Parts: sequence; structure tokens; C-alpha cells
Amino acid sequence: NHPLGPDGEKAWPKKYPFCGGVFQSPIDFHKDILQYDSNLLPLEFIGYNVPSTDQFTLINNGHSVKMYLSPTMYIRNLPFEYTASQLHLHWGNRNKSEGSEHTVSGKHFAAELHIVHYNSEKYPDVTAAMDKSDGLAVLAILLEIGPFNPFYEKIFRHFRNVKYKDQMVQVPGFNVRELLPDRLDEYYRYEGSLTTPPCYPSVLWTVFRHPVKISQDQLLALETAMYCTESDDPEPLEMVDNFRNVQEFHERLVFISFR
Ligand code: GRE
Ligand code: ZN
Repeated sequence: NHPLGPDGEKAWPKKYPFCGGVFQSPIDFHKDILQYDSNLLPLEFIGYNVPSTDQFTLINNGHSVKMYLSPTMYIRNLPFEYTASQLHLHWGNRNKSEGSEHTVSGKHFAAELHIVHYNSEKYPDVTAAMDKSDGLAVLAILLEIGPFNPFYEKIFRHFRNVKYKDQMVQVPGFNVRELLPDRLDEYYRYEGSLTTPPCYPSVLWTVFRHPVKISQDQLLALETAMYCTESDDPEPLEMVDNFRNVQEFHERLVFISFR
């Protein structure tokens, strides 16, 4: 059994009780649970255009590939001001490119980008915020196959330098807004959790309705570039299928900004 994703996750609640608890993510967006809310405004992104003289650290943490963001990046138009912390991806494998965490009417997308922010009005840093009910805001971008995407390539071109766990590389700053879909006004909004242990129910989710396209080659690079294991491990473990299954969503609603 693979330690990540659908196989590994059955064992999570024993060690991490929140993983078996309430407000868990991801979920399937299907029509019975969706409710239009006219108050959902497009988010505003401040400081997202990071100069190339600044650098982001990209790291293979053994579960995903994660890029630390600049504390000068933040979002407005949520209940609080949220400051950027990191982004990371979830994906499938080369034979089954169905690695998104959230699904729409039961359908997976190829992969999913998460941009994690913390409530910087109430908490001093992401560690203090991550277990608080109003602690985090995560933007989720669904990825599907299409033309080559030069903006995602600004991250993907560094994968060769983070093949193994704990490897890291510096990435020149760029406009992180370019990773988002053109339409920022249409999204799903609900209260959920981290999708990895300890699964704290602390995340205000914004999942954009419109997927972003990356090429077949770029997706394959994501699905095959990395290992969960360190470079000297005698039993290398490919980093694939690092998505969690959709969770029960009883008695809850997802608010949508579109009809
Ligand atoms: C994750 O590890 O996948 C994760 C975080 C923080 C927020 C959401 C999330 O680390 O999915
Ligand atoms: Zn995630």
C-alpha cells in the first residue's frame, strides 16, 4: 500500500484524530449541496507580482512539492486578511491522470494546485493559525490538459532539482497571479480542512470553477519527476497519487458565486 493518497489515508485517524472528524476535505461538488450566494465577490490579490530578484524556495517534502511564498503577498475580500504561506500540488500517476482532490459531479481533474494563506489579522504565523477554525484560507486551482503553460513551467522546470525528499532549490520570483484562471469571479466556497495529516478543520476553501490548462508533457513531468524517498534510499518510492479521497459532506452546503 502506498503511504500517500487513497491507500495510505485509511490509517490516518489512528494517529491523527482530526482526520476522522468533521469538516473534512476534499469533497465532491454536486448540485444537491450547492447554493448560490450573491455576496461572494472576486478576491483581490495584493503583492502577487513578485520581482525576479526575490526568490522562492521549492522543496520536496516527501508528500508533495512545495514552494514557500512571500509574506508580502496577501488576499483581500475574505472575512479577514490572509497572508500567503506556501503553494503545493496534488496529482495522480502516468497511467491515470486523475489526481485532483476536489471533484465536480464525481469527475476528477488531472491535478490540483493549493495556495495556502493564513489569517494574519489574528495570528502571527501559519503555525499558530493552522489549527484554528478561522486560521487558513486555501485557493485551489484544478488543472487539466491543454496547451503548454509557460507560467506553471516557472515551477515545473525546477523539478529535476527536487527529485528526492528534502532536496530544495531557489526559484526566481514571478507573478503568482498567472497560476490562477482568468476568471476569478466564479468559485466554490466552503469550510473544510487540511487534506493531509493532521487534517485540522481550519480551512476556508475557495476552489475556482474554471480549470487551468497545462500540457500533456508538463503533466507527465509532474507525475514522474519526484520520489517520496531520499536520494540514498535503497527502496525508492515514486511520488504519485498524493491526493486524498473525497470526504462525507452531510448537513453542509457549498456556496457558489455563479448560477
Ligand atoms: C496539504 O498539505 O495538502 C494542505 C496544507 C495546508 C492547507 C491545505 C492543504 O498543507 O491541502
Ligand atoms: Zn493540499
